[in-house]
Amino acid sequence: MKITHADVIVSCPGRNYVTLKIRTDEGVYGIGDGTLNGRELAVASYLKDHICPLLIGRDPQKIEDIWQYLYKGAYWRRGPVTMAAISAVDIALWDIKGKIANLPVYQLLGGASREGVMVYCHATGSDIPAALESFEHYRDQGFKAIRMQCGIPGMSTSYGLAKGNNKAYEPATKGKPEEQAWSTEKYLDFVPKLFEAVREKYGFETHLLHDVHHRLTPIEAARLGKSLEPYRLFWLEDPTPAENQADFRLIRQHTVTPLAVGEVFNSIWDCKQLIEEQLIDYIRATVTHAGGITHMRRIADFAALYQVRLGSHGPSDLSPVSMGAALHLDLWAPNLGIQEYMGYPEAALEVFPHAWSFNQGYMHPGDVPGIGVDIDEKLAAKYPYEPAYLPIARLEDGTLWNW
Ligand code: KDG
Ligand code: MG
Repeated sequence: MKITHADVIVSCPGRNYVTLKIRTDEGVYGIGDGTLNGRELAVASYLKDHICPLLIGRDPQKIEDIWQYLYKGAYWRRGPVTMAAISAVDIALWDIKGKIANLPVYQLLGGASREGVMVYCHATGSDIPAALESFEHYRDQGFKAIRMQCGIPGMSTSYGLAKGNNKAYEPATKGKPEEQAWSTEKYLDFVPKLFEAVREKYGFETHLLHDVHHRLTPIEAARLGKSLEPYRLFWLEDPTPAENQADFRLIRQHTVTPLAVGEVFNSIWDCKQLIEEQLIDYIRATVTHAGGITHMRRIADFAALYQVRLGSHGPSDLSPVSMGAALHLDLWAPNLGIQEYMGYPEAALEVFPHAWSFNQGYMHPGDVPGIGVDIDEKLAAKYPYEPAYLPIARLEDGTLWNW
């Protein structure tokens, strides 16, 4: 079997996605996701200009060899653009392998470790009453785990706030990045009140999560973790930027609130120290940014040695193809924690027909051979790429901060 075509499709059915379609001389094809929010065209070019020509004529069944060829062969290892491109190829090749074997990918990985994958959604509101309403909305849909974000008194906006009337949270803006003001002091004073309100009204039955989105220093994060302990969070996410992995030692010394990190990671090297020193509880790297199923499986096995569990990033800025691939990995991984499921714009669900499903707080990748997600190319063509960027954050004095 040989690869005959590798085509990149960039579309915007609600938001931008970079999809790779690999076709073979035997008619079997595979689909992969390489979306990198705000830098989509860089990945598309990396694929089109540097990877696709190298794939033609190769045996698509040699997933490991192709992975090593693209990783070591480029000489320039790692980095979000390179790894998103490798991920797209890897996911498409697992899709092909599953189709050849006539098995869903989770079966190729070793079979299901559970009936379904627990997922968490995003509740959001401009103030505490609105956030509580949003919590109820998702709890009534059956979610067992809910991420809580909320507007902060005295700040015009904050991370995780939906624009408009409790609509889906979508931070990217068309054209240039939006600028937002950030006050650590106001945030730190307010967040415990939000969780106190949720626990007081709804008790402890639902898992609660919160995303700090890299905005605190280690000592501030330690303080927040400590102040949230009475509300027993499932996790506190990205409390501080993780470039310096040793920073997490300080947070860990002060709080037993579980920590989740890694949505911006692109290889096992980004989380090696965090995992080895047990500085985190959940690793949030994804199949789309951290080298596909092949590399994520390596991260999962490594993490398992240290009782760190998978908690993959699953925002709507990764395509439904990514969700499918993640769910196969999750269903297999003995050390699954939870999967993020933010939902998708309606148009995206139509462009990407999928076998995965949601039921009462759990998801399943489906039993279709391969990944179980396709792309309707004709429909995708009706949604051309639109430049869009994530916001940036500045402190109230104008200093550029972590968004
Ligand atoms: O593209 C960036 C988003 O995916 C990110 O801001 C969402 O933090 C996020 C999350 O936890 O889903
Ligand atoms: Mg996050």
